[in-house]
Amino acid sequence: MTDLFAGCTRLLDEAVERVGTHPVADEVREARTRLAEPLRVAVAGRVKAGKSTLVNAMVGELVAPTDARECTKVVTWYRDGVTYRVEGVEGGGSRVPLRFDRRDGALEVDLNGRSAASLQCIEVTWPSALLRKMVLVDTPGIGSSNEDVSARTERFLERDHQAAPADAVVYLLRHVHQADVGFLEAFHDDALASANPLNALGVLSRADEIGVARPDAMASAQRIAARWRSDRRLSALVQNVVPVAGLLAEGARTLRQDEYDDMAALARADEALVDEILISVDRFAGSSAPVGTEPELRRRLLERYGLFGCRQSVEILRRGLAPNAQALADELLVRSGLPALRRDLDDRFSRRAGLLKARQALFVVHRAAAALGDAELAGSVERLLSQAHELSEIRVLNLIHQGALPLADGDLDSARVLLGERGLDPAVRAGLAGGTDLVEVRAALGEEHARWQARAGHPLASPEVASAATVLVRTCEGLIAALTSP
Ligand SMILES: Nc1nc2c(ncn2[C@@H]2O[C@H](COP(=O)(O)OP(=O)(O)OP(=O)(O)O)[C@@H](O)[C@H]2O)c(=O)[nH]1
Ligand SMILES: [Mg+2]
Repeated sequence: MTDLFAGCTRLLDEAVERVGTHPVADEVREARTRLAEPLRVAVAGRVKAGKSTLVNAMVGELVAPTDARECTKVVTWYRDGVTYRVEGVEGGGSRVPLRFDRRDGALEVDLNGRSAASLQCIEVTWPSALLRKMVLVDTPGIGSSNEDVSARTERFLERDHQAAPADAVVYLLRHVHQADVGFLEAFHDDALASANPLNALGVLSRADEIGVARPDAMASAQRIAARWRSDRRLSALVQNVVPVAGLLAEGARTLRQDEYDDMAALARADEALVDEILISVDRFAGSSAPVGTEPELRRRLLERYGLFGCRQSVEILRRGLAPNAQALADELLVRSGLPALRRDLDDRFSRRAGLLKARQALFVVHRAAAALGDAELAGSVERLLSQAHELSEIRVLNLIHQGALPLADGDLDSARVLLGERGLDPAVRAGLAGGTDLVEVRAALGEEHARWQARAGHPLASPEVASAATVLVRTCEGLIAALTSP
């Protein structure tokens, strides 16, 4: 819990008292409630980028529909809860329970004749360990041929007249597209947080399709992601880009014994014959060669794992790396890239949840104070904004991303790392590998401290540089103090 978060919670309590029955009261009360809830992470991207598949992979169950039915056009919230429940929120805000069923493990929601357009959103309550940590929001594709669907997602993510419903966004990209960049820029365009990658993470999605499902597809995807990470346009918008083969991850997390048996039968069959049909989707799905599984079953495997997943499974099984279904699932999961994304989400979002949530709440109080004409409340927001060191750090990061700090490249790199761009582990922020010995970390932070003190005190430093350097000095002091305290 950060100072900012505690200060913000107190401020929200005060704001709730002060708004009384003013029309902004509901918004302020909601913002207060939200501070106590898990971080809200939206999964966004263009049509068919693999958003719903990734949601399923993260939750570890087939909760999000991935076909073209009406449900995929509605913003859908996934929250943890003690029981399974699905509700539709209608235009006016009223809630209606929706019937649902599970077919082959997949959640099917019955809109009971309602159109997607008549619903603001769907709320799914699902007991899940991941959802206890974060609320996930699956959004309809941006840039869909259906303007309404696109607009619904853009309305959801962009701040319009309210606080953004999501605290952070995982943005799926298949190819860098001008529309992606434009969208991300709009998402960041607000007074409290202008263009910073603090709350957005990029995923190079459907990574297995790069290099047409060849065994080295993920390595190629890694290289492309690395290029994107260093692309100035993108790195100003997202913190990191991680390649993920979502379909493989989804399959791995929901792998069934019968699927393991089918893959194992393929791995035992004549190697030359199986390799021959694994060349293409058409051959794999259609061949009548004796390969231990019927075409019907192979088509099902293709749907669930893609050609890449089938090839990987056969290879893993042939090498004897998966004596049972769980072992195969574990091996496939690692190869999907999902564990790396989960680590990134924990490191960049979960650990910063207090800060990310506080920013949203301050935004609401800031607006409420203006609506009420309450100068005292506005003053409290300003004070918190100016005193909270975490927010000063974000301001420095923004300046760096805007190219507004005239510093040498080495200094800029060190500042970005210190400010947590590579992760929030103190060792990583000191420019070292995670898990480095504390004595070494402290020494490295001491050097950074000296570097920024020198910049802050340099007689020729511009006011922006001096002020940024002062923030970084404080950052080093905070990190060193945290290492020293028990
Ligand atoms: N090969 C492969 N296919 C994928 C992957 N992720 C998703 N797909 C397929 O791509 C199609 C679209 O996936 P969804 O998860 O529904 O994509 P979405 O972004 O939610 O789509 P909309 O909500 O309609 O915009 C489905 O047929 C998925 O099976 C992946 O990682 N690899
Ligand atoms: Mg979808």
